[in-house]
Amino acid sequence: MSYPDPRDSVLNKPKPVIHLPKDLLDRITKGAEPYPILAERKYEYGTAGFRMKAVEFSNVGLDHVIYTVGLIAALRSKKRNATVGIMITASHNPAEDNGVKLVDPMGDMLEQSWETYATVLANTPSDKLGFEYEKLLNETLISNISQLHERPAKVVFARDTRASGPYLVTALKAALDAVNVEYTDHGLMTTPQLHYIVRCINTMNSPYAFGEPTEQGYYEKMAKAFKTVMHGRTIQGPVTVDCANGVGGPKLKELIKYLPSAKEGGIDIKVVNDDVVKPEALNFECGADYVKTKQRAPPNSNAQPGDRCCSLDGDADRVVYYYTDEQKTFHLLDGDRIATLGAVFLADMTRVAGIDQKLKIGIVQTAYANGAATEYVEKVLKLPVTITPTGVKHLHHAAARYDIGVYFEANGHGTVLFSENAIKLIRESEPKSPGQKHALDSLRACIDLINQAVGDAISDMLFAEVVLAHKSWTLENWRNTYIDLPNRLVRVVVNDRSIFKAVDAERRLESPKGAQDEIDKYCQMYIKGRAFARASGTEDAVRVYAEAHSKTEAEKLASQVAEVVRKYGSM
Ligand code: 16G
Ligand code: MG
Repeated sequence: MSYPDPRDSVLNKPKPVIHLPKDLLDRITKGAEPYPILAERKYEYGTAGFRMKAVEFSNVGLDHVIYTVGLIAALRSKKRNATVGIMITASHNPAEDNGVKLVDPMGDMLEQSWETYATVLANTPSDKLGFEYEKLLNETLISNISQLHERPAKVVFARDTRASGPYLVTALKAALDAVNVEYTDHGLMTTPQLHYIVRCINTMNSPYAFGEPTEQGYYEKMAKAFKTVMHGRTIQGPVTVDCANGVGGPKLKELIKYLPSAKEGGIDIKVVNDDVVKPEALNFECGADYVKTKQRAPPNSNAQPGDRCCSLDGDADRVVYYYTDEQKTFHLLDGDRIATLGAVFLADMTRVAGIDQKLKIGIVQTAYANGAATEYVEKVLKLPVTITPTGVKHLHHAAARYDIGVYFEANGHGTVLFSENAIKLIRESEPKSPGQKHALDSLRACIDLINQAVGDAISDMLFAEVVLAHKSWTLENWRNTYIDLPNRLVRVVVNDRSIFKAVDAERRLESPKGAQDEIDKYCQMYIKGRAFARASGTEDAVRVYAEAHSKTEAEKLASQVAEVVRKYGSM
């Protein structure tokens, strides 16, 4: 046994080197044997964790990657002296893909510096894993070696409905067993449910306790908050929820059991696309990504003109609303709209409650936010806007700098964060009138209704529903708050996307030199012309976004900018 004595780690002594017992190193290596690395592949922990094809399960190396994620989770749990989470999902990707991501103790995304460790371990062959694990342990735990001895690492994990899930769980368990992690397998869950559980576990017995760390606790918390905010309001007609044939279907149906029906002053939810028996149905011609990118309703949703509809993605962390009007024109209400809807409501409520002067409310968007949405927030709502690069973690961090930070990507990922200051003020303010009492009760309930750990399609949907009920708005009223600028998104395949380096929250290209000048020149040719190009973080392509005063102009601008990208990409 060669664990160093924790007392050796005091300052002024040479850095201790931790040597793990040989039997532990052997267990790591042996446990990985059934999950060999594929030499020709390179794996990278990206914005959405690791994600790839998993169709024949073991022959793409995802099992190896998942095994190494189990090891990283053990180190992360030791480092933070807390429970961490692992979610096996590939979100909106096709059914044959799968992936994995880590959840940090507060239910947020893995800290960025650890993405590199995860990438290193994922690319390490099985016979070197013990060695590399020990190296990482030294690198990450060196200043708090005592944590090695304090308590076992603790991990909770879950998966979505993909057919490859159960096999990948065996690889994960093999790693967790090899390094003596205490774990709980939560079976099937939505991504936000797992984030919720992680945060509940780690805040238990604190003033910021998040809730009961169970699936039932999640439903009860949300249903109770929903009933409080709904008090005396009526939701107009049913909402049709397309669950992308993913895990959101069974989970939403479970939640419905806890919610009051429309007759009881609650909500009538029609669940569609909830087939989790046919694996190939997942995300196929349905779900939030389909609706957002194709700008049309799922063909089999049977929605009638005027019906209020929304779509979740495969792991239920994204939602978009839409309806078709009497002329059969499709109208999308995306993440930008949910952000403005939520912000209007929260700003109104804080005003009525008489606490608006003490709270800084703001909205966080990415460059993809429609220019009309940004203008509406700044000029009509008079709220500040922060723009960040694409990817939930960037928006989440920026939103945490406000007292009430509403963040959404246009694609439907998002939530609202309340600062400790805001929570305290909302909880402790004494109402001076029935109106103030109602506003404070509603705000208190919103803190519980909204899943602050991470964007949660089901919670966001309920939040949007109660705000619509409070305002007595139809989707058409909601859409009329401002008119989106016509826009166009183009995907350009280039030889090497890494030469496209964006700055200023991805709104400008710093390299290749000269490309931005050309983009600027084209933008100036159109009324309200705005465009940008950024390298995708998830696939080998550059994405171009353009908007302008008319549809034809937006499309023209998009193709001109795409041409600039092609030109520089082939130089
Ligand atoms: C990932 C991100 C999503 C982002 C998308 C952009 C998370 C959980 N997911 O799916 O927020 O919108 O990547 O993809 O952060 P792109 O870089 O290929 O455009
Ligand atoms: Mg998702």
